[in-house]
Amino acid sequence: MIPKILIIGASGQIGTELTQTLRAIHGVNQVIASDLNSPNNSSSIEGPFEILDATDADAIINCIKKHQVNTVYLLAAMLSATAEKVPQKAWHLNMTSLLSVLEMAKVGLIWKIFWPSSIAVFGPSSSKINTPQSGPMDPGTVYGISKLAGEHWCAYYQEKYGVDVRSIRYPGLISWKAQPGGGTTDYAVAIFHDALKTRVYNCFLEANTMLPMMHMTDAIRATIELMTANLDHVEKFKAYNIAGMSFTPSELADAIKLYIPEFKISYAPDFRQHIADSWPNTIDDSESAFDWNWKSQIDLDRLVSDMLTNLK
Ligand code: NAD
Ligand code: AKB
Repeated sequence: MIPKILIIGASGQIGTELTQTLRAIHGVNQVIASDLNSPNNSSSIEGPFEILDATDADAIINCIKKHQVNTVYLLAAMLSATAEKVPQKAWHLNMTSLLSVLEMAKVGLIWKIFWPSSIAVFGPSSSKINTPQSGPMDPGTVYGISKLAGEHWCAYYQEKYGVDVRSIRYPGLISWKAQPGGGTTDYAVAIFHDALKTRVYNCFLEANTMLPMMHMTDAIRATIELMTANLDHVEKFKAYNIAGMSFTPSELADAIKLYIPEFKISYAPDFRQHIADSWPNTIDDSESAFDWNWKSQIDLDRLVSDMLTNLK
């Protein structure tokens, strides 16, 4: 079946680039972008766009019927740092939207869903190094709890009702086309803007806080590869670990200094330090490699040169 796609949360960091890429693949009119907020990137505006509230199931159903959508990418969510400030609101958005879309697939209104999870599902009892696909998970943020619960709901709907739902545990994503939306890994985007603008950056994490990260181009490719992969050989639902690179703020600053020697970083850790300390340092993505041939392509050097070139 030819996919007719609805992206919910299309104006955000991932949605901006996913909309453009899916439109380039399938054609502009095959991809309906939607969000509470209008897109701020001109190339995302070129094509159908609906103002849509992800917590309003009736509005989503009307939009799906109006555009004869069969595939939904549900990106609307509140990310880790913002969610800690309004936990009930975050839980409502992150869970209501997912459960609504899973129900729509259960009754046959749509046939495929992409819903992103996060490295935030891991917690202090998870291995820090090469964190495996399965193992102890005790998320300490409302965001992480919502992602882990969401993974369980996806597994439930797939097993009980045969819903085709696919998921990736993205690491921190780094992009120049759109700003990140309130996460703990956002420093790794802000640092590039400040390095170019003022040559100084005051980081909200400590110098040696290592986190898993990825260039947005790799993340979008992973998403599309997973959505088009034949997973018949995979027995159970998995929200897949994927790894790109891991670095600390100090290592990222050193990599930027190779291009901007006068760049200086200082450190003023805030509440996000506690969140970062509970997340993995590095990720084991061997099950993604095995199940659907995943392999990242962009390393730290390429990421830094790409960010600085494009943001200039
Ligand atoms: P973002 O905050 O940049 O974008 C989210 C979009 O959702 C925004 O455009 C916002 O306007 C929209 N939105 C918020 N509430 C809405 C509502 N009620 N109805 C409709 N739209 C609404 O987030 P993102 O970085 O693009 O993340 C997308 C998904 O990927 C989220 O599920 C997030 O948890 C996940 N993820 C992102 C990262 C990352 O580093 N960016 C890492 C792991 C997982
Ligand atoms: C965040 O920091 O909240 C996100 C994520 C890793 O899920 N970037």
